[in-house]
Amino acid sequence: MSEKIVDHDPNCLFCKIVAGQIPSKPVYQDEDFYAFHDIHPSAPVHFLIIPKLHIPSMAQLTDEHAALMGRLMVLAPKLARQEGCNPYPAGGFRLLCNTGAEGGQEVHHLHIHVMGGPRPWLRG
Ligand code: DGP
Repeated sequence: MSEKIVDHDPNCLFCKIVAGQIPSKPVYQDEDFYAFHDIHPSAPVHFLIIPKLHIPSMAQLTDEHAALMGRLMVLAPKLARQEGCNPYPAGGFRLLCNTGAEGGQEVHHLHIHVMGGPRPWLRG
């Protein structure tokens, strides 16, 4: 069964952040994406990239989202560098996409965590 994707969910925390109804510290913005610092950073660099389109999680992606998600993946390393993650291979960064309750997702608007910076923040 496919779930309907709405452009904007007025009850969604990240849709409210995109709309400027809840303050955030921006990293980057364009027509389709917003990136902002995580409120509870787990690393010296920790920000989130979200599509402005309200997609609840990776589990709702369809073929129609392939180009959007491809652009998100290309954007992530650019922003990681911009935010001070050292270049590969000496430095680097981690991408994380929690999906669904059992995947540890707390905010149900698709988002990619970008984490990096000098260790020892990294476990596992
Ligand atoms: P996840 O478990 O993948 O759904 O992580 C959601 C992340 O969102 C978590 O690391 C904390 C962050 N977060 C939650 N509420 C806010 C908020 O109001 N502002 C910001 N900037 N980040 C938030």
